[in-house]
Formats: sequence, structure tokens, C-alpha cells
Amino acid sequence: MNPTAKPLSNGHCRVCSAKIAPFMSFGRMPIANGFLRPDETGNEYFFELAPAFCESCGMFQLLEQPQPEKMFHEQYAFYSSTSRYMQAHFEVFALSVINTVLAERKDPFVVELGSNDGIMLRHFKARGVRHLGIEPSANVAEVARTQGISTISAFFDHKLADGIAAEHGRADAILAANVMCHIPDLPGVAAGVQRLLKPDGVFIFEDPYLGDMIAKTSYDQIYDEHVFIFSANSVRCAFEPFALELIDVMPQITHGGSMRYTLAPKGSRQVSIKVNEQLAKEAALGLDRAETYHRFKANCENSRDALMRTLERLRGQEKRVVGYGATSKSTTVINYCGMTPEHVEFISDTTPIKQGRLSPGAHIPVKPYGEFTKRYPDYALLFAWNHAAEIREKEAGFVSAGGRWIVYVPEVAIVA
Ligand code: DWN
Ligand code: ZN
Repeated sequence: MNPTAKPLSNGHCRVCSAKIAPFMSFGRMPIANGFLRPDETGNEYFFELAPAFCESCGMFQLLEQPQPEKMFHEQYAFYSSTSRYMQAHFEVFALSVINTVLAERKDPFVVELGSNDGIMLRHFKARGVRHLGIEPSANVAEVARTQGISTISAFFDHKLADGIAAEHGRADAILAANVMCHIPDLPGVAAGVQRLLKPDGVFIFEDPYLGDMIAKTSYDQIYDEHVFIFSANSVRCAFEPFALELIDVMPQITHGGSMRYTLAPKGSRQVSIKVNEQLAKEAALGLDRAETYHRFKANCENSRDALMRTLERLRGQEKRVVGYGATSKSTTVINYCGMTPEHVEFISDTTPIKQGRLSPGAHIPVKPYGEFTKRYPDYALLFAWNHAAEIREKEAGFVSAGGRWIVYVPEVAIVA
């Protein structure tokens, strides 16, 4: 989260400095959450979205990333609390920390990195637990503050860690959800965590999991904000130099397949048997081998071709196709596949800040949800596929009116 971190890795792994090269390119990409007002299309920012895999430390990463301030600012378009399912998920996460790590501790202190609109910290606040959120995007941080959740708008690094420790004392638990994979200076953050954590504290974070992305060809997890896609192996290697040991892993179904990692000061806790089991699964999946990523590239190309064949066919039949959920992920799919407003009439999204704007790169209009229900399209392209259970339950009326879903993870298909 250090804004001075280099946006380019200069051909070296951001974690271990080994020389690396991209194994594919998704082409010229805009900022994934850079929804534009119609008068802003002239000076849109683009960069090359090209992932690489480090054979030395196992880290999957982007070689080029826009400056953090271009992505996280006072107009950040993603509010975590838009999904009911995610609200429940973070309540369970918070309660598990309260009932295990914090149980029987006197006046514990919890820090969350990238606390967004306070979706998780609100549960600590409600139980009177001392807490602090660190959230660089000022607009979402303000939503948390208005709910009385202590939040500062800053990028986390070792200097900020020292300041927090001096003011509040060291943390019993440091948490992060869908945040660590956004931070290019991972060693800088690891150094901060090492300094801020109590000797018997834990650092727990979760992010989209590399194993799921490879198995499902869910290449839309790759976009500007996601500078890393982690595995148990790469997390273990990245934190080792900071005397932080991976002591537990727990798969999550959120965001299309995530992993929760627990780290603790080396030697302070027992390492769960699940860590070695997960490492063995990753080796069996080939996550440590370059050829896996060459196969992934071919799978991405096949997925793109199948999706565009479907959309072209429907366009030829003059069917109405509307996107569902103007997700960050959809920016990769839309631009990599070459979709235009000819293929997708508009994208329905419940987030007010996205509505009335144009999607990054392809400039497909984003409209309020009411536009979707007012006149159902023939097909809805499910960009928010990670929320499929919640959405398909909510949209039973669309299907009974004859509407069909177009999905592309794990495979392109039309479903009821
Ligand atoms: O890591 C990140 C994850 C956690 O969240 C960030 N980099 C940004 C963001 O990624 P995303 O935009 O791909 O997340 P979601 O949760 O897949 O976005 C869902 C979008 O769909 C939101 O804009 C809200 C919208 N939505 C909707 O219109 N109707 C969502 C639901 C559930 C709905 O019913
Ligand atoms: Zn490396």
C-alpha cells in the first residue's frame, strides 16, 4: 500500500527479485473500476495487463500496475456491503476471530488493512473491541466513519505500523480481506505487519485463490488492482523473510474461490496439518510449474472465443443482452474479448456511483437495476458470477419470464 512503490517490477519478481517474464498478455487495459462520465472518455488511462509467474518463489503477479492513486481514491467505485452474502460472510469471519484469537484477552486491539466501508470491523465495534481500519479510498472510509468505526485513510507500510503501535499499542490480530493481493509492495507490508503484531498475535487474510483461478479459467480475477494471485506456497515464501509463519489455511467459496491464510510470529504457534496438505495439493495441481500457465493461457483464449461466438450469434438474432453487475472483473473480460455496446446493451448495477457512467475501455453504459427489471432482456451476461447463488435466487422472475443467463466460469454456457 505504499504509494511510492514502483508500478513496474522492471522484469523482476516483486517478492524475491528473481528475473521473470509474462507468459501472456490480456492487452491494453483501462483501470478496472475506472467508470467514466461521458465527458471523460477522451483521456482514459491504459496499461498492459500481462501476468507472470515466478518459478523461484511461486508468486503469480502483474509486471505492470498503475500507480495506486489511480485505483484507490475518493471516487473508488466498490463498496463491499453491496452483497448480502458478503455481509454474512464477514460477520462469521469477525465472530470467529472474536471467539478464538481474542477470547480471554484483556482489551484486545484489532487492525484491518483495507477495511472498505467497515463491513467486517462493524462487528468488533458492536462488541466494544478496540479496532482501527486503514482504508486509502476516502469515500468508502467515510462510510465506515459515519457508522462510528475508527478508520484512517492511508496506505499501510512499516512507518504507519510504527505510528499505530506507538499510539494504540501492538495488535492482537491484523486482518485483511481482498486487500493483500492489491498491494504491490508486499515485502513492505509484511515488514509493517511484523512490527505491528504482538508476539502472540495473528495475521489473517483472505484473497482469491490461484488454484481456483487455474482450475476454473476465471481469468477475470486478473486486473489492475490484483497485482498478486496467491497460493499457500507463495504466501509461505513471501512472509518467511519477516519471521511470519503460515500456520493455517482455510478455503472459502467467496469471490469464486478464495483462501484464508493465518500467519503468526515464527515458532509462536503450532502449524496445522492443513498447511502441508494444501502445499501437496498445489504441487499435484502443477501450480509450481510454468507449463500450467501456458495451458491456462490456451484456456483463456478458448473461453474468450467461445463467449464471443455466443454473443455474435445472439447479436445476429437481434436478441437483447444486458450485463449483470459492473464488476471490476468484467473490465478484463469485456476488453480482452473485445465486447462493445453492440454486444451488451447496458450493464445493470446497484451501486449508485457506477450508474450513469460508462464501463472502462469499452464504454458500455452502466444503468440502475430498475432498468433491468423494467424490461427484462432476452439474456443476462452474469459478470457478477461470484454472487451467482444470491443473484439467481433474487432473479427467479427473470427466468420465469423466459430470460436466460450467459455464464463463462468455469465454461461458457447459457443456463436457466
Ligand atoms: O478485490 C476486490 C473485490 C473484493 O471486490 C476489489 N478489487 C474490487 C471488487 O471486485 P468486483 O467489483 O469484481 O466485486 P464484486 O463483488 O463481484 O462486484 C459485484 C458488483 O455487482 C458490484 O458493483 C455490485 C453489483 N451487484 C449487483 O448489481 N446486484 C452485486 C449483487 C450481488 C447484485 O445483486
Ligand atoms: Zn519470486
